[in-house]
Amino acid sequence: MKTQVAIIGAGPSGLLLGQLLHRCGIDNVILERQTPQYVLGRIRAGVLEHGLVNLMREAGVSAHMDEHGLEHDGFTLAFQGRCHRVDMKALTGKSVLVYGQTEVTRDLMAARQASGAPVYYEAADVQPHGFLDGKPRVTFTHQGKPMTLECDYIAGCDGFHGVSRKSVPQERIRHFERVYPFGWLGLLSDTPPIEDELVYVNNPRGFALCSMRSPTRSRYYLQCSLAEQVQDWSDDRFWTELATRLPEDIAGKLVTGPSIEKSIAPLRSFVAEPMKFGNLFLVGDAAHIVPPTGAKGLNLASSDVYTLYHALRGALLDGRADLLERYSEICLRRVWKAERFSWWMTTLLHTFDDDPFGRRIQRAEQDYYTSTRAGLTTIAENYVGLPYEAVI
Ligand code: RFL
Ligand code: PHB
Repeated sequence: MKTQVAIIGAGPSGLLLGQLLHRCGIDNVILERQTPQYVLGRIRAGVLEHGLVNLMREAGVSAHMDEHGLEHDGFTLAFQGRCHRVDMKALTGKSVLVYGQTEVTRDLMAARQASGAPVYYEAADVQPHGFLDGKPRVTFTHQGKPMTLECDYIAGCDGFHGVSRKSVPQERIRHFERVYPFGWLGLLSDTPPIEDELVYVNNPRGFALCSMRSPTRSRYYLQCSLAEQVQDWSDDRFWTELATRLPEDIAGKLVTGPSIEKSIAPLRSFVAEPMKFGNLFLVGDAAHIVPPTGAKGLNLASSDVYTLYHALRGALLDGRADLLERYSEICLRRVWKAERFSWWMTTLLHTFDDDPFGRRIQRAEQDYYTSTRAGLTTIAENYVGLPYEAVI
């Protein structure tokens, strides 16, 4: 089997890249380890920057998103008993779209199916080869049959635990990492959201986040210890703890109900450098992870896709293979800014077993950033998303 671009992973990165390439006539094959149902069952991000919204439109998959996405002009930060609205629209002229990663993935899967372009789900033993010596190919097993996919380029869109990054010789890659001493316990429920906009809360008992998927579906998170087990959190215990952490006037509006999903995610910052190894490109979570506090994970995956898509177009349609040489440098500049913001939002809003000095510094940061226009603008412009950089 032969294609121009072999894409490993059918998460949002792989599907979006595949769709964009397909639309401009670049042949590609997607290999995914899981079933489509498994991929759709993962409840993850919920906030889309305008860059991702635009890319969904460019990929021709925005009809459902344009109809059902909720445009948010601001969000609330609550700490020390007070609420501060970050008016993104007034401060930056931009807003974000609340639309779940599950829906983004479903829309992209439907488009892939309609296009007839190949995706191999339940592909086992996927392994990239030859990307450092100009003979890229991917081997895998499908329905018990060993297969080889010859290609010009390999896009490693296979997430943090994928095979692509692990296939790079150790001496060629450098990792930067920070692991946080807590996780997020998430709950999804068919209850109306507590507020029209997202509310991020710092409380001495820990961080809490009130988010949503639609006017009738809410998503809530609680900072929890890494030793916690989901089965120890009954719905009642979750709702009681959430209400305790929220400012009183907001807590009074909480509508509770049975959970549809509950899970714990560890928090991590991680970057692999570089993101290009010969003919192999790492994209999205395969190359970097952010703690979810800044809502940047999915959005960073999207900006990588944008850069790689334009560079591959240049290389395969216009004979500009030189553009691919800039992929890593362009992506990493934006990645590190999102890493910085996600780390900073995490330190601003979580409760650490800190020394009293650290706690006072956190309070001063909370006061400073919410009491000056400059501080609020800094938060807003990072939250709505820094600009994408084109490859020229
Ligand atoms: P994904 O979504 O992990 O998709 C990778 C795909 O590759 C497949 N795969 C393989 N396929 C073939 N062979 C192999 N050897 C393979 N190994 C893996 C996987 O099955 C999967 O389908 O990466 P992608 O596409 O780069 O997308 C990135 C986003 O999913 C990610 O950044 C965000 O979801 C991160 N994230 C969150 N981001 C936010 O902005 N807000 C959030 O609230 C938020 N919550 C989360 C999250 C990530 C989580 N993870 C990774 C555990 C909550 C969780 C639990
Ligand atoms: C979500 O709705 O899942 C969500 C929203 C904002 C975040 C993280 C997660 O910062």
